[in-house]
Amino acid sequence: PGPSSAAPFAEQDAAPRPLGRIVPVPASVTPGGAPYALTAATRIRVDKGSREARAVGGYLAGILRPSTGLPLPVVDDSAGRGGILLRLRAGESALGEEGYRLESGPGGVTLTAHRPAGLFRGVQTLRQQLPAAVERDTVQPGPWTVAGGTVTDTPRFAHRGAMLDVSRHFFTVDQVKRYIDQLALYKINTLHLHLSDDQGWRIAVDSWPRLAAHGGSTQVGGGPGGFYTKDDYREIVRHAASRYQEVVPEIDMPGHTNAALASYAALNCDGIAPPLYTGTSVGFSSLCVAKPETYDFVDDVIREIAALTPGRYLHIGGDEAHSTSHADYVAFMDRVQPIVAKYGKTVIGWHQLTGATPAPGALAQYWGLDRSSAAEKAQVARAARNGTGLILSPADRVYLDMKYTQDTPLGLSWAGYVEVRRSYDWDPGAYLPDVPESAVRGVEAPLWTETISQSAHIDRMAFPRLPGVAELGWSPAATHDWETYRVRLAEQGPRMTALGIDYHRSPQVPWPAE
Ligand code: NGO
Repeated sequence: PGPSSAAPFAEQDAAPRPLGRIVPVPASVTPGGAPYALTAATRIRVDKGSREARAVGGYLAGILRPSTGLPLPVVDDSAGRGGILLRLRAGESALGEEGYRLESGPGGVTLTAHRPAGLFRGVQTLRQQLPAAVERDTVQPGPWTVAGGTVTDTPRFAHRGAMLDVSRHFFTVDQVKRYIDQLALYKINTLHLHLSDDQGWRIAVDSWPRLAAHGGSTQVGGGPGGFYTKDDYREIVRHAASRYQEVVPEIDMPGHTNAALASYAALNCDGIAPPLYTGTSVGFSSLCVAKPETYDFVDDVIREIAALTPGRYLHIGGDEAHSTSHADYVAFMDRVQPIVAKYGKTVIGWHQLTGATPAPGALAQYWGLDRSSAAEKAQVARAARNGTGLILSPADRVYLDMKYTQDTPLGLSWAGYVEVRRSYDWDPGAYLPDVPESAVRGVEAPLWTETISQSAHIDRMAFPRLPGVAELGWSPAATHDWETYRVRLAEQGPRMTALGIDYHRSPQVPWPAE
């Protein structure tokens, strides 16, 4: 039915969303031709024999079936015609690891990728081209149309991350999986888990069992805390992998270690275990750099966590070691980075690592501010020019725990207030002086949880800033424009609502009435 027929749905739902009016905005969009309409006959066709394509097809069907009420069988039939085709093509190497092409017309929709991750990213585009109601879990009126034309899309940066601090407040496996699913919609490919800090140790380590049993037994404010068993953690890694997200585990050291120091007296220079800590100060704890036991501990922990990690990276923190002398900090990092390499992983550290000697291949995660000193930025830039890759997480831009305004009930404000425009309106490729864009691996939005203890809090602080950070990471610099972005973001409002995300209604964004 055309927009003029008396259909029982809102006018805005009758015309398909213009091709490419999504977040992150695609690299190349060529609209044209009639739309495709899903019907009771639509099949999701995948390459015969491709386990990954079939899994992505199953994921797509799982999103579309509840709201459309259509059967949408997933079938091994890439030779047939019509419907939605997901295909992998060895010859399409220009699409890289995550790129895809979406071709839509009255006869069907074809998604082509070089690698399975590209099919998965393309499915997020297809999903966003459909009306927001497609995200609901009960049957909704259609029509379910996808605008005609071609999208060809590859990411600007390889690393597009989100960090969740599960130490200050513990979050269950199901809460983490919910966040993973939300991140997937915006093509995030990395989940960084901050697994240890002064207030809690959140991952079981068999060789040092008190870390989790005692060190995980509380949290900020004194609640019961919690920790992941190894099976719990494997479940998170498996779920993330199914959304083509790599998990980066972080064990923060030598500072931010009170939970470990409280669990084992032997880790303390004076041999006395401090009490567990449930406040929110930083910078008061340190592993004992001079003690041999410290490196037995680090070796065991890194070995066990590396064994749980299919991903390439292990994050060793290194921020705010205010209770460790500079010489000790450098000596500690010189001993610990080779342990990470010994277990087959590559180091990531907060950017203070650039004040020591970053190992070859290491990445530094910048969490300074626009107003950080020139000397601090120059230290990071020097490391970048010497080959240390950078992940950009400027705190006054992308820290999701910063309040939006002084009226935001949750969050902190030490880095300043971060409204939606501020989190989007900067260029990662040109952010740090004397750092070439080629040194920038990407962007990451950390969510620290001193004040955050529920999924509803995660939703409120991450959305809608996270989609903007995701767009900075994915979309070409040439597409960057606040005025057009805010209109596309506004259209995500009903979609977030349909997903049950109670996002921050920033007055900077022209949200439609819902
Ligand atoms: C800092 C600090 C964290 C806090 C966070 C709060 C880094 C890298 N270290 O960021 O311990 O939780 O600020 O915003």
